[in-house]
Amino acid sequence: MTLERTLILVKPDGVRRNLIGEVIRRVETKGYNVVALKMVQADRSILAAHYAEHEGKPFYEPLVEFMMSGPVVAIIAEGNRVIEGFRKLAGVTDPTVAEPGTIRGDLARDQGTKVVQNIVHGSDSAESAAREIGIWFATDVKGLA
Ligand code: IDP
Ligand code: MG
Repeated sequence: MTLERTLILVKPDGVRRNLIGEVIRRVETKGYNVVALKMVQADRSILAAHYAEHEGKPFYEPLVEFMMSGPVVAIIAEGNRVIEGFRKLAGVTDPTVAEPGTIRGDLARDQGTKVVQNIVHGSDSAESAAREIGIWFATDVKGLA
């Protein structure tokens, strides 16, 4: 079976709006297991690593500033096909068109900002998940990545 782990972030907009529990509720009621969780004030270096693929894009600097604007909650969730499954729970990047029923579709909207504020991050592949878990949980208990 494809037992997987994925890296979820509740972004600063989600934390500010008291939606940490709502995000975790959706992950847990879907049936995935939360296997690690912590609140982090991200700095530029961790975000540069996390968002390396977006360096040079017009929204990169606003994205980094937004992600440093308050704490994030980093979560490792586990389950069969959890990487794909959480991306479906999250909905597409743009909250205006994210399907109702998804986290982004239900809980976020266009705020008119340079960066799209959309409550959550979820790893997009097994390679990304392993890389991102290593970034956010590097200093924690061995075996989590
Ligand atoms: P994802 O979070 O759905 O995987 P990515 O393309 O990896 O989307 O982009 C990372 C984050 O950067 C998005 O979640 C969103 O916050 C922001 N973002 C992505 N594309 C744009 C854009 O075209 N304009 C503004 N912000 C964007
Ligand atoms: Mg992405």
